[in-house]
Amino acid sequence: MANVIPTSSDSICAVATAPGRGALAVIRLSGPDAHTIAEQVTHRKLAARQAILTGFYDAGGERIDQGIALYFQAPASFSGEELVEFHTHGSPVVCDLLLDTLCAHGARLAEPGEFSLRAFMNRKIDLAQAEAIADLISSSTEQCVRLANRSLQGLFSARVQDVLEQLVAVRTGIEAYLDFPDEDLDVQQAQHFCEQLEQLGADIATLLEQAQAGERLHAGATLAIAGPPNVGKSSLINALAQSDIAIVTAAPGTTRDPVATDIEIAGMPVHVVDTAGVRETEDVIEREGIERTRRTLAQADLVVWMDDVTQPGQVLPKEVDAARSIRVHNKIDLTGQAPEALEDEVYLSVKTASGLPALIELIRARLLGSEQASTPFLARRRHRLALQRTQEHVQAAVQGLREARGLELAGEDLRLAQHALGEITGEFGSEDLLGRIFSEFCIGK
Ligand SMILES: Nc1nc2c(ncn2[C@@H]2O[C@H](COP(=O)(O)OP(=O)(O)OP(=O)(O)O)[C@@H](O)[C@H]2O)c(=O)[nH]1
Ligand SMILES: [Mg+2]
Repeated sequence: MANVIPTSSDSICAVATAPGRGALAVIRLSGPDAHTIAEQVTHRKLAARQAILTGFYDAGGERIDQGIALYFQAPASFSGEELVEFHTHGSPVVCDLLLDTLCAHGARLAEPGEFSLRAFMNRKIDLAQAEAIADLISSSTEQCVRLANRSLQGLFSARVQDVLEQLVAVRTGIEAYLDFPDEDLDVQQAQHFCEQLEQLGADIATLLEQAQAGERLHAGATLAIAGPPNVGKSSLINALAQSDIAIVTAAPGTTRDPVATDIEIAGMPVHVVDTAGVRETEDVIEREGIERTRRTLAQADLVVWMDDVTQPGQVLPKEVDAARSIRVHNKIDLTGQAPEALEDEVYLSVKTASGLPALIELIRARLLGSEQASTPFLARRRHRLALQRTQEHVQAAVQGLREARGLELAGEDLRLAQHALGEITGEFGSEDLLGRIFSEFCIGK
């Protein structure tokens, strides 16, 4: 465990509810003096886990508000410390007065994420779970909420732990040989280590695929709709958004500025951008619009390149990366063709909506991966990078063993792999990393 920050000696307080007026607000106080301070503020004896209706009094003894005080005795609290919640009326002024009073009794205002940081330091949650709390709060879709909950319950951490145990088992086997340098590693034993590591590599690959999809769901994706003028790009964004956000006309060159909207596809937040049709033009405004299209194309996670089936022979321009694009052939209602979905292209009609579900499914599959990798948890870029590094070190160990480069090297590769994996749950990590992660949290969390 990263014991970079000493166990807290001070008590911290913050408003845990959203700023502004409301029916109620919750103020949290955590730290060694929380119970004592709370009894001074309430003028009452507080028993653990008993909600009491009480007055809250300032340092001069004057009543600020009446509400509920709830004491959680350490270590059975969110932070693992003595912790008291004050449920007040939802007035920002009451909250400020109560915070002033808590500070007058020796507490200090909490930094963003400091309650969660303390929970992490006291091993109530690991780092991936702490991140899941922030992700749960910032979730923009129902699916994200569900998946953040799974990470928070420790599902992702448990998978990481499984892989870690396998890794440690092989490492221990190799270290045992290293402790007895006289014992030569026979071919059979080396083969056995390789097989164990290959199995481990396969498990990491699965976890990585799931983490990638989890990351996509968390961070969302940008989808650009592009193509020649008048093919139906703006009609498509309107259909996806189920709202008339872009102007549609029969005149080519209608869209100039990119038009964007946020939609949800299979629980994933997708930022869709409709762009100006790409063609050679002397029109200065349209040219600028096309330049913006090019910039949007460069930044998009996926491009829907659209053309019109009544004008065959269209090719994907070279600035569009085929690996990052889906080709859509629109207006099949004009030719009487049936909708069709191929691996990377769809024949459809935005006008009649036939073939549209197939396109949405293809977008989902391209952004989230195959059905098998259906996402069991929410993840972050940091997790993916750590898993990738783990994978690289394990592969290096296998290769070293195959090429008989010596057990020491394989042992070292596996030590690095374990370190990379441990960063996910926070078993290894720097003060910097913790600072970065927890500073993104809300105040009071
Ligand atoms: N028949 C038919 N017409 C369509 C279909 N989709 C769009 N259109 C028509 O095609 C014309 C152009 O549609 P837009 O959505 O404005 O096309 P665009 O690609 O955004 O055009 P620009 O912004 O000018 O590049 C409009 O008259 C639409 O009604 C379709 O599936 N079938
Ligand atoms: Mg348009």
